[in-house]
Amino acid sequence: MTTITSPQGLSLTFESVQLRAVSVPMTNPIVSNVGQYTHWPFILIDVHTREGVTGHSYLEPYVHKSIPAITSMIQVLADHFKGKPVAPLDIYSDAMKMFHLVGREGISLIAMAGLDMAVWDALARAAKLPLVSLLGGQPGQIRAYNTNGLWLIPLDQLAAQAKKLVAQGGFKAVKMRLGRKTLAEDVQAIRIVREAIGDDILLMTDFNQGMSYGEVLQRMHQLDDQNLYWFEEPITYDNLEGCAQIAAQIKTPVQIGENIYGPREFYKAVKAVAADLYMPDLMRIGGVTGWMRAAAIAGAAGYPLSSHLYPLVSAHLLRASESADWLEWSDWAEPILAEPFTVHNGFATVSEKPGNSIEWNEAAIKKYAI
Ligand code: SMN
Ligand code: MG
Repeated sequence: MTTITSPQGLSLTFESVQLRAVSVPMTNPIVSNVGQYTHWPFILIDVHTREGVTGHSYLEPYVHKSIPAITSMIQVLADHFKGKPVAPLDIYSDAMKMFHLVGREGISLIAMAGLDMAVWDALARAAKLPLVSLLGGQPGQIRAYNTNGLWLIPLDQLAAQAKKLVAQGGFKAVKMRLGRKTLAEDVQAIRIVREAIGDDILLMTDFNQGMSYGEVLQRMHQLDDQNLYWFEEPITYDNLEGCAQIAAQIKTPVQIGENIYGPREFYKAVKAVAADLYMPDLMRIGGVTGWMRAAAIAGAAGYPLSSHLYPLVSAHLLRASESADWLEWSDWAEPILAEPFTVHNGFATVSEKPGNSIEWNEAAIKKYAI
């Protein structure tokens, strides 16, 4: 009789979490309808296991003042899981049960997502596999667009910035923000960017929920023939019916997803036919576990799936998603990472190294600590 032994080190026990926060200056400060930022906050998460394997992840919590609330929720979860097996699917279900009464969305799911990503990283490192391989896919390329700029900045700065964004990685696609005060300003902004990048580069656009339903619907009708690749978040993220009505009327594809909390809300959006394209954000969709569940829904329903922020980990997940579309690439975390995650000829490459590709630059973390 053959005895089957389990692979060495795959069985891990949750021990503790280490939480740090940094605030990193941005090359192109964010000027948007959801806020202005000169510095970008990160919560850095290290999950320690009893077996000595450590998993890394980070969250981008937008609002510096939300950091204590999120970290204390992560600590609550970490205390609960101390001594329990590192089994992300069970951790997810258990955490969701814990949150039934306090509420599953918002800070609960954000905290859960941060822990989930670190836990999956620990498992991948223990298995000596890149995360994408642990999920059943393979390392390799994923097409990326540059999101690093083109905020609602003065019109005379757009052309130079657009050219820089394309050159940053031979990008074939970039994203600009819309929703300026007047239609004329949006039209001018699009014309300036288009002239700077030429006709062969795809141009994604993002309204960042900044206008009222009536205003944005009119604006989108007026911009519908501008050869834009998608209109992102035209209205408040949870107005699914409104979004569905817009998507039905407007020819340019409507893209939503960065504010959708967890696979259940994702399912509701798909069921409501709220958009043509989806782009979950790892922090809100519920980490790797939440992503894979949402990706199954998008794949089954036939919707292209792009990512929002978290380029390193999202690249692993897109390579494991049936309907993978575009990686949203930003370099905002680059200063605190050991190696830059670069793009060449418009493609990012998922590394073959074990884990989710996050390695810290400890000196930089000290420098930017808050
Ligand atoms: C965005 C990202 C980060 C901060 C503000 C807005 C944007 C995007 O919605 O999709 O990149
Ligand atoms: Mg967006």
